Amino acid sequence: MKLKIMDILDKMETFGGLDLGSVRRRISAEQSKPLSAAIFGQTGCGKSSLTNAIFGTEFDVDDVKPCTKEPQSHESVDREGHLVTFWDLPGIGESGEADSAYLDMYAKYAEECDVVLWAFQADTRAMTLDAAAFESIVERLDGESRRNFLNRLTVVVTKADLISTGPWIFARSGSEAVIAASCGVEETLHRKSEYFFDELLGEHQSELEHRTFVSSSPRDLARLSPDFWLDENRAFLYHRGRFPLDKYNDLVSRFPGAKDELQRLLSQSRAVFCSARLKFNLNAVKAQLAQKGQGSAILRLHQSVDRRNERVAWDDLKDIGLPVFWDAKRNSPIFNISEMK
Ligand SMILES: Nc1nc2c(ncn2[C@@H]2O[C@H](COP(=O)(O)OP(=O)(O)OP(=O)(O)O)[C@@H](O)[C@H]2O)c(=O)[nH]1
Ligand SMILES: [Mg+2]
Repeated sequence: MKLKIMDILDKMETFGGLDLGSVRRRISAEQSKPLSAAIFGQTGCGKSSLTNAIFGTEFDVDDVKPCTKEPQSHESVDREGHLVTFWDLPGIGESGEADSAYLDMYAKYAEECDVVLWAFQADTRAMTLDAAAFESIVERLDGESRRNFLNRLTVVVTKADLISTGPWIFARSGSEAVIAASCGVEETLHRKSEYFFDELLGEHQSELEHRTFVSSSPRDLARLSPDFWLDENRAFLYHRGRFPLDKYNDLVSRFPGAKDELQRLLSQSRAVFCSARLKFNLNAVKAQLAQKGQGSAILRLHQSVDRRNERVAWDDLKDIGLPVFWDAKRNSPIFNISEMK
């Protein structure tokens, strides 16, 4: 069972005889601060749905027409009752070119928000408008602000359920189900994750500086290539620049002891795929947002990573438009999930 941080503090106080009142107060204050998220992406790519699935908020979702015409902030409370401000940033994809005033605004939000996310729908290929908007935002930022934006940006591939290069697997357990992608689907999603990240960030990947916590012996970590380094307490491992898969494979074969850290750094250098509809891979999105976020986002998102978030009630599954296999000769269904008890 995963322990919440307050449970750990309880145990330390009970068994270790420590007084951790001030630590407890600081953590509570941090956890209850409003959290702000800026989310970019073309209209209808699932930004509001994803925010709702991750934070438990209730932003408007529309099946037909664009919901968000102007950059606007929405406020909602998350599952724990804490405020979440979400900047829905339309414009990309609606007019040929987002105008300069919008872009100034986007750059400002991108710089200030705790969490910055760029979403692509899984079955999209056209990214010219996104890439142009991204470039214009980066151009408007310099120094620390620019580094902050690039390193905090999480790229997400939404609506993964639209990929059908193999079957989706619905594993039922009592009144709930967990959805998994088959190997064919997962491979396509991994390729798309690399593609979207590469295309969006382009040359700016050389400016990236990601970090991860050290969870294994730092001995191997200290011997990786020069674009990796440890901080002086050996608590974090850093990496600068692009991180392609062949480099990862080469390093893991030479330094197997560094695999966990390398894997976490690799995942930060590509997009993360998910489906709000099937509650698929939402914890991976949260983990990446927490790794790259700032302020209260880090603690709040880490705390909310839980396998239970990815379970769907079996009765809900019946309502999400799964196919019915129909036998035309017999004029009756071969398989219809909504008829299953
Ligand atoms: N298949 C599938 N559809 C989804 C998913 N997430 C959202 N949708 C659908 O996509 C449509 C648009 O979703 P929104 O969340 O409103 O998208 P948005 O990006 O916020 O749209 P705007 O606010 O108009 O820019 C709705 O019909 C959603 O039901 C998903 O994970 N899978
Ligand atoms: Mg929306």
